[in-house]
Amino acid sequence: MVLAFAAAGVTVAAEKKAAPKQHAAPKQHAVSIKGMKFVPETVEVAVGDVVVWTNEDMFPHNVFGGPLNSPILEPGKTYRWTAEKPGEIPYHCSLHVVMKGTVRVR
Ligand SMILES: [Cu+2]
Repeated sequence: MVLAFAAAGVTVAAEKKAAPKQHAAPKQHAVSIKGMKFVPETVEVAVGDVVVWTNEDMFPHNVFGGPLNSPILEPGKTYRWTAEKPGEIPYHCSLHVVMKGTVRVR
């Protein structure tokens, strides 16, 4: 009797080929929250990109709207979010509803 250990083709994925450049590598976009404004007010990103809001004011804000739902951001705190699908996302600060911004995901 022959125990055939079919050498399960254990191949080492040798070279990681450079991925085809259809999509650029994810980028990080910074939005400052200062002077009761989101700066820049509109940010354009690609799917997979990350947006980081930083509260540079002396009092708390948040980022709220659609998939954006940050905790209250005390001064100096940040909120990171990854864009998952195309679309336009209007958002605001729910503590100061006059503060508005838009994320455009392409
Ligand atoms: Cu605010």
